[in-house]
Amino acid sequence: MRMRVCIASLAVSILFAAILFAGGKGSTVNAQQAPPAIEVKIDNFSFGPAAITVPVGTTVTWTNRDDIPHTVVSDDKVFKSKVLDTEEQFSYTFSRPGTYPYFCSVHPKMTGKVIVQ
Ligand SMILES: [Cu+2]
Repeated sequence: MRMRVCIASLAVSILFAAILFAGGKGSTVNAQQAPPAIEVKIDNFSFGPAAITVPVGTTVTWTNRDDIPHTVVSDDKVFKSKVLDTEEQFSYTFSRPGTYPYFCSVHPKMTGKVIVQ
């Protein structure tokens, strides 16, 4: 009977330790940085900035600030947006390093580049 009480109090101690540990872990998560994100504006038939260099894991969001529809299409078909009307957005998360040239399929002279390191 005495042994059981001892085990029970030990279990309670472990439970408290676990709660404290979980609490500490929670505050560490809060301190972590949000995943990197960057915005490219589409305006006046151009991507701005036209070339960007970002770390792996970055989400790039293109926003059409033009009053003309545009698309964002990777040369290598890695990503492809639908036709974006004014103020519409397209996002892609780059999980692998490399150079990703892209263009607007409506106006192929519009080009840009994302370099992922
Ligand atoms: Cu276009």
